[in-house]
Amino acid sequence: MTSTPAGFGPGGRGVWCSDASPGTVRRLGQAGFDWVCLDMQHGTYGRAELLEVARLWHGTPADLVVRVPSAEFTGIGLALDAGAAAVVVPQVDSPEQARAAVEAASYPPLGRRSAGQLTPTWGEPATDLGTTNDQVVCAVMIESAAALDRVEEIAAVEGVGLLFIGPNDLALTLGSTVDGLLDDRTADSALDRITAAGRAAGVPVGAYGGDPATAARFAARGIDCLAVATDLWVTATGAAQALR
Ligand code: 3PY
Ligand code: MG
Repeated sequence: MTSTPAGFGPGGRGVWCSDASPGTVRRLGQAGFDWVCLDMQHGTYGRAELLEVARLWHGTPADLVVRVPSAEFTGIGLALDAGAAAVVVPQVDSPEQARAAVEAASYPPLGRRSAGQLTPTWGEPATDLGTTNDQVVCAVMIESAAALDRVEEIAAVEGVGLLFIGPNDLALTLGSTVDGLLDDRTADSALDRITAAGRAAGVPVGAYGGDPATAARFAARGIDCLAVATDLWVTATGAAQALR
């Protein structure tokens, strides 16, 4: 019996890629991860590198996810035009910003995304614009004290497909550490507040773990869609294993 990959959603296990190496990224997409995220905010991906990966992606089982550089309208559309299954929008601090991200990621009537697919230019079938909004995930990053303050309102914005926790920035703005967030078991802990907001709105919650041990700690806090490794972690771990 074959199981359906979880993709970028509940139960999805992904790898986060900062180093714009299309061959490596494609291998990771074939390795069994449910999703592969190209980081255009902090990684070395520019538009040319994104397009190179997207052209090679056809037939790769993992969902192609793009963390866009910012919440800016055009960048979100470009990633989706290239065929990304999901965008991860950084630093969304308010319901207004969440609504703007959804508008950029969705065709009318939900949003204002402009029709301009790139996949047919490299020989793939065109997608049906009428059903695309339901297939594309617009994930907003919860990674500041301001976002935490309004996370219930952000989760309730129509079209927000996933709340994705950026623990490093969240910890920075809360004056804590990633370990501090994970160890905080108080009734008003940041992680519990975010997961409760997601549950109340029917929106899944994910997080950047970065390595399997940290990701397992997020999973133990009920966070379900996880970056369990990075491309750099995979390379470093493989190198260490080979040298042993
Ligand atoms: C964070 O932890 O702040 C992130 O954005 C993950 O890359
Ligand atoms: Mg961040």
